[in-house]
Amino acid sequence: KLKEFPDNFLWGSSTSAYQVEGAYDTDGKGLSVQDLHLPENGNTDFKIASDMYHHYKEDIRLMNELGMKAYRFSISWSRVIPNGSGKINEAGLKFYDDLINELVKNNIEPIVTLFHFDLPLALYKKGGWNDRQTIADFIDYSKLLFNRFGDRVKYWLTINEQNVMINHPNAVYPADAELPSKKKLYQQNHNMFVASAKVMDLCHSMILDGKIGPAPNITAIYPATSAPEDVIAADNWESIRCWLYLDMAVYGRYNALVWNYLQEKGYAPTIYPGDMEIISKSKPDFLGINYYATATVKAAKNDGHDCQPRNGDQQVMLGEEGVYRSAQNDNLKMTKFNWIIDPVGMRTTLRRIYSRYNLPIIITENGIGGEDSLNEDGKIHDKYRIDYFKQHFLQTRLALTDGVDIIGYCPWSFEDLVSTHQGYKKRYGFVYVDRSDSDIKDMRRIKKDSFDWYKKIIKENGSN
Ligand code: BGP
Repeated sequence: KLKEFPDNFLWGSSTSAYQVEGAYDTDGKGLSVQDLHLPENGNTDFKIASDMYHHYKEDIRLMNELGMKAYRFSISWSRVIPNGSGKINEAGLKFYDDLINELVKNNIEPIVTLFHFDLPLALYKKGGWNDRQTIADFIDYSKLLFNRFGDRVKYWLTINEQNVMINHPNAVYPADAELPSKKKLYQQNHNMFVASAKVMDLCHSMILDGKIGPAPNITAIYPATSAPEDVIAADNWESIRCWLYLDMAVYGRYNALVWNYLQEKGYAPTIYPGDMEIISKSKPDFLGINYYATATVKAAKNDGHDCQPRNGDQQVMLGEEGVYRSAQNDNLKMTKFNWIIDPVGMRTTLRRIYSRYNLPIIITENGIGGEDSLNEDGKIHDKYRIDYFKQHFLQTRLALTDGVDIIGYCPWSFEDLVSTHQGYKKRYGFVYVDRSDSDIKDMRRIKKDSFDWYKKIIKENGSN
């Protein structure tokens, strides 16, 4: 028998600051690395994005209408501290004060990500996460937020998709930047582990009833066949892509196999005195998990071709020479943007996470991007999105039934926003925003069919 979603389940939705807010230089905001993505492909515009900065009241009215119990969003570091360290921008803090007050007024639980891909440009220029000073700056920034919002914000997320930042660095670097070596990336990774551990401790000491956790992108990795070598390849990639991050957050130690791999490859970071003590003593209260799609791999051949890009599938990260090679999975369909659709993989992923870590889980992202457009009848018929969520909600319920402790689900995204690479061409929202890549139009908000469907699901607490 299927288990019901718990009564206080946090049905929500997600966004991130640079993808929705716009107002990129308004009221004293400093630049972030994402603002430099402006001209990428000539179509991605983070300057105005969905202009939530000026529409937040209207947006929260819609959240209320949707019946949302929680809203997961991020704070723009360079809006509140324009240079990443030093001078504070009161106008930026006030914007988030107003936003949070409006949420609380509407009985919507704020779930706040401290850092979602948008490092202040000034810090990037000083070396970004390769500079140990960035750890201290991140702590000062977090202290400011805990102090100011800790009375109203009880759920915090440390760093969004740290594993994507390391495995797909082009998502977080200015378009024309030279990407760092793997060795440098793994040093950044280590520095972010230290920063996350410190910030979890800080949250616990400053907000007594506060809860904090990481938000990596986690997915089960399938072996392409039952050949034992393929199984090892899948195990390798799952450890490097997923368990490295959660083992650090929960157990406070490097996954032994991954540490061995880092050393073998010459990627192992320098660990500074005291780092591991800090990491081992902090603990998350829950795990935020972003899930989009599974990946499938086969044994590496170490023939110089393990890293070759595969056609189509955008979500499979490239192979790693001598470790694994990405493979096609003919059992699964793909979205129009070539992302694998695998609802059962979500159940598998949730089960694997829970059996390893035994901590409550909030699904902090999951969703489908498509080319939605306004129909002649003035509506947006996104049936494919309803089908997608129907299946993913069911698999989540099956995971609950299996015994996984899931406490919230925040689909990506509340409203259309600027996708990291495809701009406004690829839309994720329950709410349509009337603009295109090149044409700002009037930014009108229009409920999609999926909005009405999700509203009903929330009202009935997940039964469909
Ligand atoms: C996640 C990010 C989000 C969001 C989402 C969809 O990796 O945390 O910021 O963008 O993926 O990805 P995309 O915009 O590339 O389609």
